[in-house]
Amino acid sequence: MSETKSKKKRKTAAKATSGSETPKAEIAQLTAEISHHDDLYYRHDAPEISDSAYDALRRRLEELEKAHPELRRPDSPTAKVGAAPVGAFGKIRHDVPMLSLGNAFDDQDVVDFVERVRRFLKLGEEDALEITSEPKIDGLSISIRYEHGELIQAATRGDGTEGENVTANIKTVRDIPHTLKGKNVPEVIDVRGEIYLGDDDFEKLNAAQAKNGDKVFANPRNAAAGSLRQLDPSITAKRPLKFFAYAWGAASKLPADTQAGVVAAFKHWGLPVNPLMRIAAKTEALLAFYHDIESKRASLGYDIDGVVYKVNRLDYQERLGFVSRSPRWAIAHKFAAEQATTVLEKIDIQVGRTGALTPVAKLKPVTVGGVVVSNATLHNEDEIARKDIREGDTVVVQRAGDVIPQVVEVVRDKRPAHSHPFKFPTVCPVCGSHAVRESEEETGKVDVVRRCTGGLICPAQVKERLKHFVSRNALDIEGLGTEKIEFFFETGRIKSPADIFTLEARDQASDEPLMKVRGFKETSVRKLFAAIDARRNVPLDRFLYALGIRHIGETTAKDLAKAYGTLEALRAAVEAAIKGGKDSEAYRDIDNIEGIGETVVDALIDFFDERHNQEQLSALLREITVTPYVRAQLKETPVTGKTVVFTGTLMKLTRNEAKAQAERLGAKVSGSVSKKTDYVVAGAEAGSKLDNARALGVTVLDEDAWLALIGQS
Ligand code: 9MJ
Repeated sequence: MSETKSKKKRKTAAKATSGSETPKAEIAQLTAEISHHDDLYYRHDAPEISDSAYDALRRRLEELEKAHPELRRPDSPTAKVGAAPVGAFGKIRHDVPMLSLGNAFDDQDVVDFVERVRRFLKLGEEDALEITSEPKIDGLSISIRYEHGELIQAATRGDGTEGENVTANIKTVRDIPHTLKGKNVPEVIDVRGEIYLGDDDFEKLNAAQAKNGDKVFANPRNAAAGSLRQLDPSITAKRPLKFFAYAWGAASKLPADTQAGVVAAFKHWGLPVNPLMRIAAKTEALLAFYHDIESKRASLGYDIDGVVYKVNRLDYQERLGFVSRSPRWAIAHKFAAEQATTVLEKIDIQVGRTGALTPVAKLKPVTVGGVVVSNATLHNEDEIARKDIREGDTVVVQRAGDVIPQVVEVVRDKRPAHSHPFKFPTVCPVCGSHAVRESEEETGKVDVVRRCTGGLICPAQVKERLKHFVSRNALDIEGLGTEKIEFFFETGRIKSPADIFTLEARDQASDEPLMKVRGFKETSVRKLFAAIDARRNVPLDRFLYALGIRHIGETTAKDLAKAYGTLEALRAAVEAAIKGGKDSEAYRDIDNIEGIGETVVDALIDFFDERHNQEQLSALLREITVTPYVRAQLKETPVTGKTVVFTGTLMKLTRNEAKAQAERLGAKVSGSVSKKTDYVVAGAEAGSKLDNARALGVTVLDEDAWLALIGQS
């Protein structure tokens, strides 16, 4: 039967390729072909056909679309301006995600990090643990792919999963070799590191920019970013960007079995590496390195914002794995924040997408660590009361790395006479609804955040939800940023997520089309519509995150997407939980998913049980398709897709390590035993879970049998 099916498929494909059967089939075929060539050209720098052959395909498609406007497809490449894909740079997916580092802010955090690693690996006091230390460069992370030693592509970090193709620009960086030298260069390796601009070069660049009346950059990092994101590589070539290699992603083979060994190989291959990297076995030595680098910070010649520590042995790194978006085997020890004093002119209350009222300090602009600061967060109502922060006060402002500046304290001596304590509003400043502090049902604990109760009638919440919906880690609609959403919302053009996708059709029928609105040009409008169309297929995890359901951030959205695969399956599960109530099996099934707790289940129920949300979701799903979650291409293992529960004390692995390892091998780890459990791995003194497993007839393995099953014995 499968043969008949595949024959049929081939026949259909052959028909479409002939191109002349029907205009509809030809349009579909041309669309696919042009997209394929766009992809080769923009993402892979590897066109297969000549420019004139490409132009001929586009012309034919335009002709057909003109003759049959009703057949024009939403994903038509002719909607994209010129031949450029949506976004100036093509996108590149990282085979291995580019993760961020967890932070340590003081010596104790570093002590805790080392202890955590030791505990996780079950190391005894006598077992050595080598850790590397290196300066943390304050630049831009990039990933450069070398195949057979040749530089073939380079991408920015982007959201960690997908970055921008900056190959042409990276090729102009003198520090970065186009060909790696030496014998042990692997067939494929993604070399990762930081692009930066030296302090002197930054000063020179800014002086030249100022002289030409061009934009002056706030700091070397911004200047490096601006230089790398030039559409014209000849401009990038004139900026003296530099590079340090310090990590890697996908690799066919590694040249060493330690962090320091791989970095030494990078150096042999001709890649620049930081000469200050050291290896130490004691926490005191890590801290000594940190304080030494801190004292040399100003004279290094490039900006750094801390020190990075990494477990040296790669087998240990592998065992430690990742937690959320950061490796467990590394940490960034940040330098202390920089501070400055200025006047707090006003306290503004902003209303966020979940209704949270956030106080923001409007400051007399002041430079803190090289960056001009005019806003700072005041966190919440209690914080303002605790520090007795008042309008008109002189305050100390602090900026640490890329976090939002904060008001640390008030300079009391400078307080003006007749100032009043700040009165936090109890109604929403935007919609006038009551603003309340919720309290937890069970504990009675009052939330620090005051929230507007207006929900979807509060314009601020609706607008903020829209901004979140299109933001980078959500739908990532290029050209539809905060300002555009403000404009479309204020002018009534976009009031709900679905409106984004009907914008073009409504605009065409409108008396005041965007092209006639001041500030919009024909090309930018067309580009925007193309960018919107490009997001009519959205992966489930992004979509769930984009919905802005409370307590569902990126990690939770991924966990849910992984567990259910499709939106339909997730909705069915939530609807069953709504029907069954808190004590139902349906409710517990969601609650049992690793990473998901009652707070999330309740938030899902609240969201899907609300009529407004159901209506908005239906309208949205008429416009877009949510694509099933695609698991990273894991190799099939004996436990792929199996549900495993660990219980009791394990001897060879810690519980966390066992869980992380099982997940790496494609298993789902659950906290409780049910009929759906495939294996219960029982260590010493296993209790009720083991009893449950026996009662339900679930396979029970001891630790050794489990290790044998996964091939680790
Ligand atoms: C910086 N920014 O200098 C890492 N980094 O390693 C160094 N960043 C890193 N290492 C793994 N030196 C992820 C990030």
